[in-house]
Amino acid sequence: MRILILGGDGFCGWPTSLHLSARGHDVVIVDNLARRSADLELEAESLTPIRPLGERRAAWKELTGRDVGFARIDVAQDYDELRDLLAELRPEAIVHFAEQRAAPYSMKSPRHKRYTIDNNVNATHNLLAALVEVELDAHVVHLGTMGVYGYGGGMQIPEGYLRVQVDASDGSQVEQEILYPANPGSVYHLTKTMDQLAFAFYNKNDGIRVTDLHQGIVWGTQTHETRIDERLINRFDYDGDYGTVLNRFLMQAAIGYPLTVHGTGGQTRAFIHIQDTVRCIELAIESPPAPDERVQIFNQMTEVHRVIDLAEIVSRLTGADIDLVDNPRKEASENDLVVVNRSLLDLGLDPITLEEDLLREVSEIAVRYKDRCDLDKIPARSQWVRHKPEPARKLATGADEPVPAPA
Ligand code: NAD
Ligand code: USQ
Repeated sequence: MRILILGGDGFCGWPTSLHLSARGHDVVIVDNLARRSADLELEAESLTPIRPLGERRAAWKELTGRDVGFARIDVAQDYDELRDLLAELRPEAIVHFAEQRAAPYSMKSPRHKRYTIDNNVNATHNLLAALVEVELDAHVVHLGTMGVYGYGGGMQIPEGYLRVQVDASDGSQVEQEILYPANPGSVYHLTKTMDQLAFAFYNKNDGIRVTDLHQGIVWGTQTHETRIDERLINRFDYDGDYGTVLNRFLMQAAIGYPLTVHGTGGQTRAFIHIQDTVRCIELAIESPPAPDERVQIFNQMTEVHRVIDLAEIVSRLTGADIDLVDNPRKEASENDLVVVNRSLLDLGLDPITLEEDLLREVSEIAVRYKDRCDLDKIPARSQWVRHKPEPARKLATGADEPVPAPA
């Protein structure tokens, strides 16, 4: 299959490109290298020594004989180039990762908020408008987020649609399935809820076939393909803006930095290993929606954990201390989270669990590259609101006295 990977130089995009290339698909990456520019802006590099994209592609060609194409296009700005590429390649599937994906980055300043909205909303809309213009019936596989639903609220979170009963004008009850009510927790998450509406509209109006993968927090670094040679290594973000919670804890444990649990650590989130991410995308590509089918939504996650429990698991495995720090975000200090994830399991996903792979991740990545860590980049400094952050406190029943903030 001819597959275009928008955002194929990123953390999820690069291993996905290699995974699909290894399976015999013809892969072309589109990327504007914005993520590498953000590294320069933030003066924070991937813990792993990622190579320039040209070197990555040359190494893959040398090792496997397979080409991965590349077009440097800003999907949000360079509409004509994107449209012309679609018209020329006529891909059968398009995987869309090309968005600014960090919630803390999206909340840093008005400039970062506006950039995230401009970039993400335009990228998605440009893709949809261009597909219509060139009359291309490609299957769009988009990486959305579990954060579109908010987290929990006592209900089981369904795969995208909620069955509701509403009063009809004649007093009877009408049953309908609607998009699950959007409840974003950051400007970044807000853009993903806007993407959902764009997909629903273009699907209804133009019959664009879309699978929206509502993904949880991705952990881990390597996949079978990125492990083959160090030149193919995947990125690993640990800084306060782009680092996600479990990977941050693993790196912090490796360098003896107390694990930075925000607030109580009672926040419950969904997780998935990077190897399962690439497998899910392959499964989604193989199961496109039928023509005229509504947007297909899968919850792409395999496990649910509280932040404090993750810290305790990592602490048990490594001896790391845990530090309850003031929470820079505005989010519920505790939540439940029950998620339906049947679709991808039914398609054949066999999940990697935290228990199986956590130690390998610590030794293979965090310990191996710990000397590349810049300690100054670890604290999360992006604040959701201007007033004082929620103070850290212990979660244990009857022991929720405030804990002094670390000096
Ligand atoms: P990333 O920042 O590592 O990769 C995104 C890639 O897209 C980068 O290479 C970047 O340069 C490129 N890009 C951004 N804007 C672009 C534009 N306008 N034109 C062309 N290229 C552009 O992020 P990631 O972690 O790989 O995430 C990929 C997707 O998956 C995102 O949409 C994100 O929202 C989603 N997602 C990620 C996670 C996670 O934990 N990493 C979890 C759930 C969902
Ligand atoms: N957290 C800590 N300590 C840290 C970092 C984070 O306690 O050092 C907490 C946060 O306060 C939050 C939780 O951990 O409660 C998750 O934070 P995160 O940075 O790991 O994840 P998040 O900001 O939600 O974003 C990540 C990806 C995003 C994706 C999302 C999936 O960056 O692209 O959409 O996970 S989800 O969380 O399911 O919406």
